[in-house]
Amino acid sequence: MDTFTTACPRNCYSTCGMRVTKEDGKLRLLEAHPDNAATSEGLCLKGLSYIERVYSPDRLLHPLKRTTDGGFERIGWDEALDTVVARLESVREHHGPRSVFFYAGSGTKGLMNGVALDFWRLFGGCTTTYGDLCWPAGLEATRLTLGDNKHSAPWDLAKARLIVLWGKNPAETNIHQMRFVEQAIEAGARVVVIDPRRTQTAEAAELLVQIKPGTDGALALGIAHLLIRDGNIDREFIAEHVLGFESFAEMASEYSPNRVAEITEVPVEVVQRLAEEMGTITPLSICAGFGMQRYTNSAQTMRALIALLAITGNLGRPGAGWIYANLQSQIFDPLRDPLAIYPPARDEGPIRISVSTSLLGHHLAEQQDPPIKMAWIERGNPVTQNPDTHRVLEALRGLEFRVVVDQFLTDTAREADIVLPAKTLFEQTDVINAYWHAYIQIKQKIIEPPGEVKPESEIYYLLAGRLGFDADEIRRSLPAPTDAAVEEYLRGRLKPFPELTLEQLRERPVLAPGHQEVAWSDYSFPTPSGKIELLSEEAASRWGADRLPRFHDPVESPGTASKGAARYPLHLLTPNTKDRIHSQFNNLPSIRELNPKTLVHIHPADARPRGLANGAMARVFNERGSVQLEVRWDYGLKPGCVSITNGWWLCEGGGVNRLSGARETDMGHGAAFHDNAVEIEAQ
Ligand SMILES: Nc1nc2c(c(=O)[nH]1)N[C@H]1C(S)=C(S)[C@@H](COP(=O)(O)OP(=O)(O)OC[C@H]3O[C@@H](n4cnc5c(=O)[nH]c(N)nc54)[C@H](O)[C@@H]3O)O[C@H]1N2
Ligand SMILES: Nc1nc2c(c(=O)[nH]1)N[C@H]1C(S)=C(S)[C@@H](COP(=O)(O)OP(=O)(O)OC[C@H]3O[C@@H](n4cnc5c(=O)[nH]c(N)nc54)[C@H](O)[C@@H]3O)O[C@H]1N2
Ligand SMILES: [Mo]
Repeated sequence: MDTFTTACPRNCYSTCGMRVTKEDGKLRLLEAHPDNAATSEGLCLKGLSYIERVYSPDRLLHPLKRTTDGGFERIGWDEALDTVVARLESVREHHGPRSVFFYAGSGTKGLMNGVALDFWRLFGGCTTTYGDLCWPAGLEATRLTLGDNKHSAPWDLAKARLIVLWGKNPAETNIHQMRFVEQAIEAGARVVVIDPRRTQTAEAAELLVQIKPGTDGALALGIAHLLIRDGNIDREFIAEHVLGFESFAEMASEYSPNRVAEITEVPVEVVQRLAEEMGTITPLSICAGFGMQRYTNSAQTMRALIALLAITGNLGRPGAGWIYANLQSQIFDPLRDPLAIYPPARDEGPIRISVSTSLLGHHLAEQQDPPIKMAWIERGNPVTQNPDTHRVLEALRGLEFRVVVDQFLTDTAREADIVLPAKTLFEQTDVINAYWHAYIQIKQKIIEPPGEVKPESEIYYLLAGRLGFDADEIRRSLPAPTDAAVEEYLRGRLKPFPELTLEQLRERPVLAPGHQEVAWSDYSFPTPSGKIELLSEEAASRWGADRLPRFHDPVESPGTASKGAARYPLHLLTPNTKDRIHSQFNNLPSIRELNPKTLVHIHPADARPRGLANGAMARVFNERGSVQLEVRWDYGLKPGCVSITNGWWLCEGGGVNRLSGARETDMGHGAAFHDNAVEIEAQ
């Protein structure tokens, strides 16, 4: 029996350190690694189901090719690689290398992912995406305001005396954060949750504010107005560290409690209570979720939220701060500099970066000079997860050829001509970072890939050989398919950081060099002015937005002047859920037992007039599409909203993104998934 240090590479706040036991060549036991102080408490159900996932009978263990009747048949690697190479050569010859589209989702973290673009550079180029489905509106809002994306260590939250969980549901999506919330409560802290849904997180709160979706910016400005009016602000902090306070205060003064109550549907007394608590209880931490920034107005919303901390001096001190994304462990890639990854329509050497992830279906079909002929998709399930499924499917089906690399036959894999089987986290060594804590962690190769599975880096190496690239160039660009070569590659990436070695990481998670335990404690804000910018010239010059975080209605919000409002009166929320990561894990029997089917949650006040009984089947629809689901009455949901968790595969009766519009957020090229109006009727 051997025990190994590893870590979970899913796209999740927690990014848990793990210890894995192997016996007789098989994975036996997974447990939390005691030396990751953020996640030592234990693993989630998904983590515990990894052994089931690795050995699942549904796992893809061999290459597959589409048959004429639309099914798949098993083929060998030679045939798979030869077929792909023939297509790559032919489209490159006729249309140029950029007629190949490379798409990578967020299926796994790791430095080895970088090998993909090295391959495409060798190929002569490709077309790929900009923007991101997940978090960029908030990243850009934070960067514009504070200069960088970082926050204090997760355990620092235990020192807060007021915690506002604003559009975040950590009891499901960041379960380890709840431990620090609970420690703070034990020490006397108050907790407020602002969410249209009564979530599991709300059970820990003294106050749940069920706001109208997409209107948080107005609430923040209303609170700011009262804080300033009542003098509950930190004048010294503002004078020293804040740019644009006077103009911000003037703008905020337009947001009287009555006006804010009208926009947000939050009662005046609650707006007042929030202002009173935020103005008098310190240290205050605002934990802002990613769900809330999936609107067409959400970067401005996030800027308004940060302003509350700036004017009350709640930054740079223990227990205080803006807890959004902590990129202190992102030392390898340029992610901390969103300018490096977010500007659209540009070239990076031979790579054309011209397809917005949020507008995938539309942009894929619209590319010219050259048009897209072939797609290579790995680590992602865009048919299920990207907005406007209909257009994504149409664009993919319009191509000449599609290759998908995945562990399972997902909705996207079902669209492929060739499906290649992907590794799991236990089958290739890699180094990963995180976005909540600051640990760098290793995920070790513990077992051989089962069946004929090959890690992506090996697939690329084999393709490169068959494409006839120069042997020296291959050697310089891509790691050879041996464990030693992979380690060599990783050592190369770790070289700039002498304090990080593979040997050390094999022992335990290591905090990123130079990380700050209490973020901003040096009060050094790398914005153009060196201050916290409530007034941002760059917001205007880069994004055409207001320099101040003024409130605008989201474009499709029911009950506003927007055009979606009249026909589709309900607001659709599509949040994440505890026992899945997006579209992963739901195919495992243990998870399925707890979540047997996809449901649409609706308040009885909306269900009754539509004749929708609890448990009945209903059709949820708008002009983009429809899904048929079972109704679940939910007294905890704000009336006027319906909620369906994202991630269910189309082939299982899910596919909530049939309803979402391909629309970007106001900044950062994010996806405005929740800016979405629907109607629902009995089936
Ligand atoms: N178990 C699990 N954990 C995960 C994930 C997962 O799929 N499953 N995914 C990971 C990833 S990639 C992400 S991005 C994060 C996301 O995790 P979170 O940041 O928690 O985001 P969501 O679940 O999308 O949304 C959080 C809450 O925002 C609320 N919300 C929606 N619109 C509004 C609004 O306008 N105002 C307010 N105040 N609230 C609103 C929703 O009702 C929801 O309860 O979780 C990560 N962790
Ligand atoms: N309506 C709506 N849609 C949403 C959201 C929402 O809130 N509402 N949330 C959005 C967010 S925040 C995110 S982050 C995205 C996530 O979108 P994706 O990143 O596309 O999501 P996943 O479902 O995690 O799919 C990842 C795929 O990668 C595969 N995979 C895992 N490990 C590996 C590997 O090592 N190699 C390869 N080749 N494949 C691997 C998995 O099997 C899975 O099929 O979804 C977005 N979609
Ligand atoms: Mo995400």
